[in-house]
Amino acid sequence: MLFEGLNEKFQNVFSGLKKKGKLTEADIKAANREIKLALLEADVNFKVVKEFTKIVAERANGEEVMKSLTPAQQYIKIVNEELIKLLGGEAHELEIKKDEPNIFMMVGLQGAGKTTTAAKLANLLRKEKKLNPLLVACDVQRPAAVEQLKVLGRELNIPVYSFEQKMNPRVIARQAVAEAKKNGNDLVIIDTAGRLHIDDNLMTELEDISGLVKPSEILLTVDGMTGQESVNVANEFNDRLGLSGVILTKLDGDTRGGAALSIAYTTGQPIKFIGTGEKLTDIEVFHPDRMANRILGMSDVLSFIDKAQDMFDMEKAQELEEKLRAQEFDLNDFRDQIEQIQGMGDIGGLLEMLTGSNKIKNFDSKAAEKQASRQIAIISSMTEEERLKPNIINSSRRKRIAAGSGVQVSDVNKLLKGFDQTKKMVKQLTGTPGKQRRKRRFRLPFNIG
Ligand SMILES: Nc1nc2c(ncn2[C@@H]2O[C@H](COP(=O)(O)OP(=O)(O)O)[C@@H](O)[C@H]2O)c(=O)[nH]1
Ligand SMILES: [Mg+2]
Repeated sequence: MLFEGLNEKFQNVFSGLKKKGKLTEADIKAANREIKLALLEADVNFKVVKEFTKIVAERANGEEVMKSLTPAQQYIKIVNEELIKLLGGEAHELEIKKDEPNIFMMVGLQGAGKTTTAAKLANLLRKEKKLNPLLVACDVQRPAAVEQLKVLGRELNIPVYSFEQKMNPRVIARQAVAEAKKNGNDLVIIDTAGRLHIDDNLMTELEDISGLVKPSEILLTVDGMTGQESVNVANEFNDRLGLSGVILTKLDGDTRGGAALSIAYTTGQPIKFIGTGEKLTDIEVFHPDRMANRILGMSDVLSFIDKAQDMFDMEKAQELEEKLRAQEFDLNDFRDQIEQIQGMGDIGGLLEMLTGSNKIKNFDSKAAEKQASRQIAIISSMTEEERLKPNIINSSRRKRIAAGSGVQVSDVNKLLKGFDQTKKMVKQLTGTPGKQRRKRRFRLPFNIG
């Protein structure tokens, strides 16, 4: 799980302080020490740890904490604020120009996620900024790399500029930009080669490409699973190329947090995006405040809402809302709702964002998804009349539906009960028009945990 170790340790420190009420200087010193150890253990760069804990200690020793009526809360607030600063403060937007090609260059070590992220970014900016992207295959080191980008381009229906035979990547880059101007592509994303280690030949190649096409963004892709060894690499790239930002990938695995917490501070370059999975939609704008919340184990409601809004079909949502108001919510709508939430993918991951990870340790997302599939099967075994008028589903109908969907009658009963509850709840929420409306986005149609 993301930042599991850090998360747990911060929670321990905080709950220890909360139990104490008044805090002495020694309490704060002990808390600072524990945080320092937690960060070092997460493989955060030593200088970053030193600086961070120094600032927290200074602020925590001031009157702000000691004289506060809620010293523990005050301490947590300081840690949170400093963590946000460490992660870069605010979200940093990409610089997008109008009426001329925006040229981005992806750089980084081999395997960091450049090629995948180039495709993700092209897809995202096409959707969000209405840009017309061209992907450029400048990794001619490995023949498979060109093919990889072409496959991604086909999947997304985004053109890829590439050559079958081995060409000088400088030439490819320059021709690609000319091609983009000709074809009206206002976004050119250049995928470049990477090595396992910093390599002078490669750096020269990247410098040359950059000099030729003058990219407005040079984005360093960093494997988020790495620790402080990422710092030297990032500094080297920054010194040679002058980065405009960092993209941290693979923040969907068991990342300890080393790279994430070190890199913005040590390079002075903002983290602009994070990669959160292998799918081409698994990319998010990086929000330092939200990330800090997740690291500290506070709930990340905003990311959850963003994701939900993104995945939730707004037209359907509106249609649903109309029906709810007219009190016409039926089992077809209920099934739609389950399917939409299922379509959002990793339900456990969403709940993790929503609740702050500690509390849902026991949540079994596979089981929840299985249950959702079962519920859909049950509803699908009903006749249309039954779906529209659930009241007519008597016990013999229940038996038939159970047999048809391969479940027990008790499962059918449970589903109908869940449907009734949902209906009741939305009735309450929509009962006073206009007042509570905004609060009801959707709810999970099954029990958690
Ligand atoms: N889980 C996960 N895998 C990723 C992510 N980004 C990239 N990958 C995977 O990391 C591997 C290397 O990615 P690739 O784009 O080929 O890296 P490159 O060598 O820098 O171009 C591939 O298997 C990708 O699917 C991410 O955000 N999450
Ligand atoms: Mg690649």
